[in-house]
Amino acid sequence: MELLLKNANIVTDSENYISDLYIVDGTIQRIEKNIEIPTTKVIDLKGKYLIPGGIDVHTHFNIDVGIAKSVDDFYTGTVAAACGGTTTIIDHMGFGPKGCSLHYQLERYHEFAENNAVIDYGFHGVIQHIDKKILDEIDSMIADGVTSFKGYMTYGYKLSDRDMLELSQKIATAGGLLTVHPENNDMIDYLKNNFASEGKLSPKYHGESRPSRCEGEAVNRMLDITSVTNCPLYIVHLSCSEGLEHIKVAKDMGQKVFAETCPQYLVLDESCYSLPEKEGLKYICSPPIREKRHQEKLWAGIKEGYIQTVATDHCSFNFLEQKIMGKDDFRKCPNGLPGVETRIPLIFSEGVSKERININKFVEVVSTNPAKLFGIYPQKGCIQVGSDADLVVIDPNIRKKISKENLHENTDYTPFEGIEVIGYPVMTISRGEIIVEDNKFMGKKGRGKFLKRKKFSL
Ligand code: DUC
Ligand code: ZN
Ligand code: ZN
Repeated sequence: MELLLKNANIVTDSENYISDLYIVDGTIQRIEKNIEIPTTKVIDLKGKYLIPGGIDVHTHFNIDVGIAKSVDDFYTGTVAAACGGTTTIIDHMGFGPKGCSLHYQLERYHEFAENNAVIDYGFHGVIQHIDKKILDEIDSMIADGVTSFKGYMTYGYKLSDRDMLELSQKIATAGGLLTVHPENNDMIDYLKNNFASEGKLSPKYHGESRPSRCEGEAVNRMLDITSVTNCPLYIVHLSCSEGLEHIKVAKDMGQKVFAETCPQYLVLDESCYSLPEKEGLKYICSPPIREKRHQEKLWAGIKEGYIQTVATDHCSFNFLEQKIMGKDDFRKCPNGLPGVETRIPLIFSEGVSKERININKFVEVVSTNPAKLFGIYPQKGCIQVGSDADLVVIDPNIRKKISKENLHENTDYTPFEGIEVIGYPVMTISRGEIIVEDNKFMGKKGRGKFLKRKKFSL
């Protein structure tokens, strides 16, 4: 299968140039001006950007959080991802039965994804408890292509500081990457119960029971723990300036720490929790949407290189049957937001079109850095001869309002409804195959392949 792209404005994390690009059997074979091969399918991309396909390293498809099951599986979730310009996802597996092995969950997730995913995918390991068996299993997980592991500091399967020490020591020697959901569980517990005893149960108390200090404290604690064990640390869904300040200090001192933020923390603010008609429930996620003051700090963190990735934490529940369970008590609302389809449009528009970051930084945080950090570079995350032809065409002149009506996510709402974006992906190519054109998915169910990722090497 061949495809010739003409006159593309090719953008990578470091370059911006006009060229033709020739794809054969799923890989990029030539990048040159004036390629003339008369028999192949030719597409003229004059006036459009051609970027490496988006890589979203934080999704939760098929997740069951106990009180609810998310509505996007590996088919609907990856179709939505593709329509939004993402060609690879790395999913955070949900929790399995208490005491289960790491491979137990991995097998379940292979079953969920195989024959369903339409783009390539990988998995992060999830650590529910620490004992010798689990620690010993980390080497075989890495051999099986799962090279990053997530530990939670809150929720049911939270790990203690001692657990994190043991885990990070093991991951450091095994060549993995530790990813952490940092929030101080005791603070949350105390504040939640206090609010509940005062009858303060509306969505805004979800945010108030998880203040930014509570995230900042946990980030700092993990920085100390991993500096003792010399383990590379990746902070997921950073939402606040307090956490960012701790990361800056550690990074400037040479610590191997990396941070991810998400569109919801860059474009939404806490006023969403006070919307009428229980609409505030639509925005319940953890960490919560913050005060506006955090937004520009996070953009600056991206620009200055302290935040390396923008992912989504896509964890989708319907408003009407699921989020609404929290109508009388925010604690009963399943945590999580959809967003896998809107990441590229929002970051392009709010970042590049509004001149907060340049287009190379955009490519770096939505594609190249995720590929490098999670062991799939240069197969993915770049435009180079020999790399997978995972490519996205962006028309920078399209203006449209984000609306549930135009999205493929399986939810009955989008938290970004009504936001006008400038620039939108108009074509998604996965391993040389055009799978989305003008917002229509044209690929085959199950065409996505599992990515055996390499060890951490930055
Ligand atoms: N928070 C998480 O930590 N995971 C999924 C969804 C959410 O809001
Ligand atoms: Zn999390
Ligand atoms: Zn998550």
